[in-house]
This record gives sequence, C-alpha cells and structure tokens, in this order.
Amino acid sequence: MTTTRTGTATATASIPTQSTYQNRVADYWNAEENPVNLELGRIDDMYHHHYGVGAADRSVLDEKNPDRRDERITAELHRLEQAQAELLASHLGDLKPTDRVFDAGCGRGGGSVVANARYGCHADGVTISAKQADFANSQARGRGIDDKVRYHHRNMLDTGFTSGAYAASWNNESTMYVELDLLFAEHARLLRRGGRYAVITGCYNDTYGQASREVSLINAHYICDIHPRSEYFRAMSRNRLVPVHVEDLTEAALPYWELRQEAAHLVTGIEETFVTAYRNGSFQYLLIVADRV
Ligand code: SAH
Ligand code: GPP
Ligand code: MG
Repeated sequence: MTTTRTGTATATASIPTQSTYQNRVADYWNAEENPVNLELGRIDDMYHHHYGVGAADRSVLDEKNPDRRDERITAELHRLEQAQAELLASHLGDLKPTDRVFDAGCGRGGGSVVANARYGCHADGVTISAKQADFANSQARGRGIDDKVRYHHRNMLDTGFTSGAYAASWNNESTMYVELDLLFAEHARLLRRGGRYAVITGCYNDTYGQASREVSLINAHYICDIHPRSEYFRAMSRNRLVPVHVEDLTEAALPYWELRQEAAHLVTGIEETFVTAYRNGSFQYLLIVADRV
C-alpha cells in the first residue's frame, strides 16, 4: 500500500510497501485512546507508550478522597513511565546539541522529547501510525522544539534517512513488531561508527522453554510477536551492534504493574497477565545498550 498524505508537517515522501500485518498494527495505533496513556500524558504533555520502572509509592492507594486517589495513582504511574524514558535516554552516550538521534517506533513522541531536553540534540521519530506522527508533531510545535524534533509516518525498517547520520538510536518497546535482523540492519545503516543503540523491551525467557501462555496473551492483546532474549544478541552480532551494557529490569518493572492493577479508572485488562508473566519467569523486561562498530 502506498499512502500519500498532504496538509501536515508530518507528511513525508511515501510510505514504502507495508505488509498486511503492518497495516493492522497501524490500525491499532491509529485507533488507540486508552485512558492509561492519555490521562498520564495530559499531566505534563509527555506522552509515553511504555511501562514504568522503579519502586512505586503505594501510599497513593490510601488516599481517602476518591477523585484525588485516582489522580494520585495516575501521577504515580506517570512518574514511573517517565523514569523508564529517562533511564533509556541516559544510555545514549555523550551527545551534543548538533548530534542527531533516531527514535524507532516513537509512539506519541515522549522519548524524543526526553532526549532533546537532556542533550539538546536533533531527533527523528518514526511511527507506522499517521495519527501518532501528527499528534507528536503538534506536541513538538507546542513545546517550541519542532525545529529539532520531528516525527515521521514511516516504516522503521526502511526509513529512507541518511546513512551514518545518527549518533544514537533506540527502540523503546517497539521491537516486538518487527523482524530483528531487518530492524538492526536499519539501525546499523543509520548509526555512525561508534554510535550508540539502546533497546528496552519485553522478551521471553529462553530458560522457560518456549513462549508461555501469558506471553501469547500479551502478543494477542497488542498484535505483536515477542522475541526470545537470545534472538536479540544473535541479531545484534549479525548487524555490527556489540552489547556494552545489559540490565534485567524485570524486578524493577513489577511495582508499576502491581500498582496499575489497582487503578480501576485506568486498567485495560492486561495487568494480571503481566504480573503473572514476570513472576513465573517466562517473561523479562530488558535493557540492552550496544555500540555500532
Ligand atoms: N517508543 C514509544 C512507543 C512504543 S509503542 C514509547 O516509548 O512511548 C510501539 C510503537 O511502535 C508504536 O508507535 C507503533 O506505531 C510503532 N511501530 C510498530 N511497528 C512499526 C514499524 N514497522 N515502523 C514504525 N513504527 C512501528
Ligand atoms: C505499548 O504500551 C505496548 C507495546 C509497545 C507492546 C507490548 C510491549 C511489550 C513490552 C511486550 P502502551 O502504553 O500503549 O500500552 P498500554 O495501553 O497497555 O498502556
Ligand atoms: Mg501505557
């Protein structure tokens, strides 16, 4: 399918041929309006589509005023998601304001905003959802950073961006939508030698055996295909990406889900599955940082 769009800053050359699967993924993100994402983002116009890390302040659950209780839970979940974005951004290397970063599978744009705020760098975010790219560009305009932070409706496997132009790149919870070899080949092409790649992802644990029931339920919920941990390292080594830091964030990821389970005003129904998947050892939340050699 070739889509030509006009009338917005988002519209780019063309969307390369997409698979039927990728069209369905785009449909999901074009339709997505979960309160757990929009209400958190509205707090400070920082919109994330990833989960949180770190200890949760569960005292928010003891708040007596019901409206205030909901607000405090929302704010605490947002704080944990923001901490996850900051953690990833802190691993992008020593970036300068003239440097350029690539945000692969950028969602509503929060990750690039965080990177720009931290380093003053240029950022190109890419999402397969036209609606997300438009939303993110209007957020960047609102913040007055649209001269440096741009979002594009494109396929992250085939961006059309300039080879070697990027000092850093990342995937924050977006690798489960693509074949890793194709993805890492595109990162390796875009990154300059010595550039940094970082990924935070849910992966299934090879030591469990195969994908568990919970992993399969998560796949069905988001229309994705969670890879095993081993596949990340195999595909990186095949694509000039050499890991320099690996962190198992599984324990750090649990408090977010345990708090989200209690957030009746925000739950989507997938919460218990994540808690079970993390606890039964079939699923891991992982950070991998690699150098492009
Ligand atoms: N990284 C963001 C969003 C993660 S949600 C964040 O941390 O907030 C997953 C994102 O991957 C969505 O924006 C979806 O549109 C994007 N995505 C999935 N497949 C893609 C593809 N082939 N090309 C570009 N983006 C893709
Ligand atoms: C995005 O988060 C979810 C994904 C990118 C897919 C699955 C991720 C794994 C780690 C397996 P979201 O913020 O849109 O999800 P939700 O609406 O549940 O908050
Ligand atoms: Mg969310």
